Amino acid sequence: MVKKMEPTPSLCIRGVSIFQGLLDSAAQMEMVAALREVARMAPFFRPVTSRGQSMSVRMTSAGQVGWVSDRRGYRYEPRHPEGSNWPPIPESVLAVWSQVVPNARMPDSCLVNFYDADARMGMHQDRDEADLEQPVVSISLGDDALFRIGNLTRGGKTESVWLKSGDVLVIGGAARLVYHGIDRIRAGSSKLLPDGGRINLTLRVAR
Ligand code: MD3
Ligand code: FE
Repeated sequence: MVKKMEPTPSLCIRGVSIFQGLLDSAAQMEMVAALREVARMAPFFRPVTSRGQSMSVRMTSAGQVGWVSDRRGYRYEPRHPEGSNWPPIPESVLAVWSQVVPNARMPDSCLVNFYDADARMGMHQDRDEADLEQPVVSISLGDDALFRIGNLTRGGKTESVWLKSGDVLVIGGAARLVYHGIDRIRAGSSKLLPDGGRINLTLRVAR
């Protein structure tokens, strides 16, 4: 088995590797165009938690399965809540995965999160995937976001970093189960999306 070299991150916080500016503005624009097609096939929806609270982040997915949440709880599903299959993960998005984690299995799910100026995501763990040995790759597009990284259990000291458009994160190894969240968005900090806001893609091996 030949092991490929992984690129070197520009920053590493609590085991989360950050590749700042990995995507140039042409690559970001191409990705946004592909994501418009994803959103046309699978419209953004506002997930509801099992407690009945609707989330401030709007979501959709691409791939074999997508992340959904409703009163029954959260899980990966082969179909959009409206019943259609999820569109395929865009090639440009898969290429980022292959670049940063060349030795991992290919992802079967790409969650697309949309943050307007007021959206946030509370501290949580990502543990719904079948194989937690596989990494998660995140791609930030549009407005800056304040990302908070905590610990393997809820609470304790945290560290924060602003994520910018074109930044790519790799979360693997011990960091895979750390608590994390998005405190706020800096509205108007990027010109990538004509109506503002932030898109975050998280690529996962879900099944
Ligand atoms: C650290 N999304 O969708 S991406 C999520 O910016 C999520 O939309 C945030 O957390 C966002 O679940 C953060 C960076 C990220 C993604 C997955 C992780 C960080 C992670 C999984 C484990 C630890
Ligand atoms: Fe998460």
